[in-house]
Amino acid sequence: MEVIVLMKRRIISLLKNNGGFVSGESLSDELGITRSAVWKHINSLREEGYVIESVRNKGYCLVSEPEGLDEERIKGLIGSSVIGSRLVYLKSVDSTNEEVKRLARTEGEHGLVVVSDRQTSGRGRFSRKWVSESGGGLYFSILLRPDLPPSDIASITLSAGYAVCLAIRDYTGLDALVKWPNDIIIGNKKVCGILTEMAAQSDRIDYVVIGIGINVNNPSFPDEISDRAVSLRIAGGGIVDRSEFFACVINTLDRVIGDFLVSLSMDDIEHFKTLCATMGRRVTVTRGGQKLTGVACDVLPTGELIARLDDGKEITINSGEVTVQGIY
Ligand code: BTX
Repeated sequence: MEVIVLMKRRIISLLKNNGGFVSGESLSDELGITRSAVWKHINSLREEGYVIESVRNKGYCLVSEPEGLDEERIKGLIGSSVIGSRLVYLKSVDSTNEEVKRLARTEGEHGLVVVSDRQTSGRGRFSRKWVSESGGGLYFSILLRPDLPPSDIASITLSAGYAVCLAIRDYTGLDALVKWPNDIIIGNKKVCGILTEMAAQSDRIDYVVIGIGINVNNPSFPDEISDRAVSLRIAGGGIVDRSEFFACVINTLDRVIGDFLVSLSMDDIEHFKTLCATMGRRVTVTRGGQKLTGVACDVLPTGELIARLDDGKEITINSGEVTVQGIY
């Protein structure tokens, strides 16, 4: 067996045999390699889907082994009529949004969902990176082919976020809120991000891809996002059965979005506002090179955010970057 593979297997067996934290020092002594080599192997194991917690002065602890989603169980639990009518499960993929777009160019049908345990090139908005390499999360994309003009689905990201927020609250009891327009937060940190992309003619949508990343069992995050990212597990939801939770999310998305793509119902929008962390906060938006600051005071059924500026004037915000005071 290749030396690297052998080292990694030995690390796993040492962590398993110990059952708790093992210091980097004792792993390096045991294996006859440097502590930085141990750290590299640990990171590589994480990329394979092992969830390994690391705590300063305590060392490493094996939380879980790569556990793929249980496709058959999920299919049995999905009771939806549109979203998830076909499910494609991949252990690893560059990006589920990219995979759905590839399928959309050929046979991909309305309601198709692609889900993966990890992504090697997960993306956020504006080509930002979405950390999704190390397992523990859920990464999936939905293909929709609504027979509508692009303007009619302006609120789709909001509706999807609302549905995921409801599913998190129902399944875990955690106090998840939506940060307008595309994040779900728990206690001011991001637990889920949504990236919606569209291919359209001027008056007709060809297809829409809604990509959703949820941090589920991740024990920790890389330094660059550790101040702003949280998982259901870290937030106090315990280790979540990802297959069951995923089916719950899909069923909720189907109920909230399903065939009803145009906008949220009035009841839903009123409920949404109570779950929207942005409401009542000071927000700043850049418009024509100028920064405008006001208080978020309403969300329209079509998805736009209304902010009251300091001079009393109200502005409608429909997309782009909004900074919300007090949330990362
Ligand atoms: P966003 O541009 O609003 O957020 C991206 C920012 O969020 C990053 O710049 C970083 O600061 C932070 N971030 C990165 N990874 C994480 C994470 N795992 N948890 C919390 N914060 C993070 C949000 O974009 C939209 C993300 C959509 C991701 C899904 S996953 C399935 C689908 N496939 C794909 O490539 N993207 C979508």
